[in-house]
Amino acid sequence: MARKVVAISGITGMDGSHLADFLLEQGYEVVGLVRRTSTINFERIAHIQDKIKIVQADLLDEVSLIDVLREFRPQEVYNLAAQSFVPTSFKQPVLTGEVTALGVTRMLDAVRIVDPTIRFYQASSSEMFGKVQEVPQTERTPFYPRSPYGVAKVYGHWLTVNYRESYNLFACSGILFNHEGPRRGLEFVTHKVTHGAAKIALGLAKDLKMGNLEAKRDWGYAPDYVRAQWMMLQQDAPDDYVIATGKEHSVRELCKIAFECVDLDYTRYVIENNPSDLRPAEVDHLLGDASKARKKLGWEPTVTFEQMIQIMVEADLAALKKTYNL
Ligand code: NAP
Ligand code: F7E
Repeated sequence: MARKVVAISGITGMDGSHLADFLLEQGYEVVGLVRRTSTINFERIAHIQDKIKIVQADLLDEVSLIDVLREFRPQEVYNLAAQSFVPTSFKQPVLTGEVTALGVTRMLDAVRIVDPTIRFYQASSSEMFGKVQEVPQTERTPFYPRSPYGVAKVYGHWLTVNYRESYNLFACSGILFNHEGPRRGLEFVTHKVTHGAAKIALGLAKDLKMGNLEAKRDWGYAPDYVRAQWMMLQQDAPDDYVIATGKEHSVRELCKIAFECVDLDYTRYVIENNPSDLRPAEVDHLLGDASKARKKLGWEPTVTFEQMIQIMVEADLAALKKTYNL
């Protein structure tokens, strides 16, 4: 039987690379959409580069998306590409809207035009809950986004629902809470802290400037979360699912645990409320209820917050030692 073909936008990102790993293991032929850049940034997919097909396409350019779907005829499309960093969305709100909101329209239209039987996954976010209207948050909790990024994701979510209802597409929106791992971008708080702690432990830095340490998140492990994305597209009917651990931690706890991994006391190194790391509007706390995913998909997280931080600190120590020949 012919291998199933899957197209992933955002394959150079954290989730895209983990999803590609997972789908290769499942026997899929993986087509990765990358935007043109003057220097290539394939670090996260270097280990699988000879096993996947990489093609140029940009979420800002609908024809490029249509062309890729026409050429490779995937059965599943995962739309993971986005301008995904919340602070950048305040500095570049229009770009964020173009990519993170309208990009979803371009991708959904490409699916609708080329082959409406394609199963479609949209990377929605807990940032849509923003100023939370209930605790914990479920698929039925009203949205109250607190950043241009969150607003753009609300648009993408409702467009996915709308195309499912209007054109009968198999379109799913995964409302994923924060998820992390060693491949996380260095500007996101977990990786900033584990990398900072590792640098201080190795004598490569003296302190770590941070923003609001009181913010709380429901943090999970990225490889667990991409498995949930795939599970959503294997069901009999399309639907939306919250994916979360159901446990909340503060950025302060994150600092404490990460610095303890290298036998240091974070209070001696972490500088809090650094003005440039504070946001115009903050999401104070997020806590997800993934009961629906547990029940209908049979999904469970496998790695605890503490284990994940340990994995990230160890990966950072190893990478820094290699870079600096230590
Ligand atoms: P990420 O590491 O920031 O990756 C984003 C990807 O999007 C990169 O591959 C990037 O390409 C690509 N991209 C950006 N603009 C593009 C454009 N105009 N055309 C084509 N590709 C473009 O994000 P992530 O953490 O893996 O997250 C994956 C998705 O899930 C995103 O949509 C994010 O908003 C969403 N999400 C993430 C989380 C989380 O906690 N990680 C939670 C909920 C939802 P370059 O490499 O060229 O920059
Ligand atoms: O911040 C606080 C910050 O940037 C988490 C994206 O993947 O998850 C991510 O969005 C919290 C915030 O992630 C620093 O104020 C304190 O309250 O790691 P983050 P995020 O904004 O939650 C969601 C689900 C997505 O969808 C997004 O794409 O940590 N914080 N001090 C800090 N954050 C950063 N980045 N840097 C600090 O120094």
